[in-house]
Amino acid sequence: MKSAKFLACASVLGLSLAVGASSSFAEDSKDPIKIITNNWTSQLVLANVVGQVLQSKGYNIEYKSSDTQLQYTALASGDMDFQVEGWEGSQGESFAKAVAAGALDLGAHDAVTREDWWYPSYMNEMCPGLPDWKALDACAAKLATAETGTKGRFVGPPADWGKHYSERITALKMNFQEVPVGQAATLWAELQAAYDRKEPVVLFNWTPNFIEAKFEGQFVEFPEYSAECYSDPKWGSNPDAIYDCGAPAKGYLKKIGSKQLMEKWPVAAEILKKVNFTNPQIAAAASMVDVDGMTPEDAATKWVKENEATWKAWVQ
Ligand code: TMO
Repeated sequence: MKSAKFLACASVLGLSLAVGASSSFAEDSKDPIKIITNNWTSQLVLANVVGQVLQSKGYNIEYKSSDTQLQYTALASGDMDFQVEGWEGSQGESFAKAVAAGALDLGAHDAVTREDWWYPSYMNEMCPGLPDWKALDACAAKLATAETGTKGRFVGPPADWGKHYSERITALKMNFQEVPVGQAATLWAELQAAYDRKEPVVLFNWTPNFIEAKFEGQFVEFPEYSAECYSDPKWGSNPDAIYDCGAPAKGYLKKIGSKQLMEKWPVAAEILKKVNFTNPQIAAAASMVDVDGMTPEDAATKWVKENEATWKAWVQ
């Protein structure tokens, strides 16, 4: 019905159909849709993919850089409109709070995700019993640095990617200390330096990511995540502490929208619900920037050009 109306209108005005194909949908607002960008590469590429696809349909887009936790407050209040990569491990708690406050859960990607402590496979010989966390703890002395004294060093994520790793160390009474980095590039520099010399290192990593194509390694296996572990001290090996467990090993990756998304841009909201990326697509997106050295914008343009069938299915 929509297209019939448009055709009638277009013929009256003598417009060409090509104009119709690139104009946005009449019932949607002309205000810019504010798409959030964060500080890791797959997110930057995929945020730009979604932005470029919507722009090709005539929408106005603004990119807004945000802290990974504070973005959820902005989504709930309507200051920002869309996040393409909501990871359960680092953001599950903030995500749930935002949805309770009125932000929109726009559904999960096919991708299954994990974010946790990770080490290169050559350490399996140095620390027998890995990937079990107790074997890692027994191996703490091998991971000690000037900065951590007798404790093993865990190279932790920037502060906004979840903040429970130090609490986990305390809750599990581990002989470790978290040393957080300021940005992702430092994680990879630490990994590369250790890898080249086959020295032990344990750092924050996630999947899907470009790392799996470039380095051989594994996640440390902590006590299996459960929601109660994060809320009930009695759960787990430490009866007085929460966070005595790992992050979800099969976490979701969800899209989230602002309160006003559905009212202001009803057609765009339907498109965003259909946006769906797989593990290999996300790893490849990161790789275009981290391995091939492209800018996220150029990587997104390339992706849109090469994956027409995928995004055309979203906008139909
Ligand atoms: C939020 N991240 C995927 C970087 O762990």
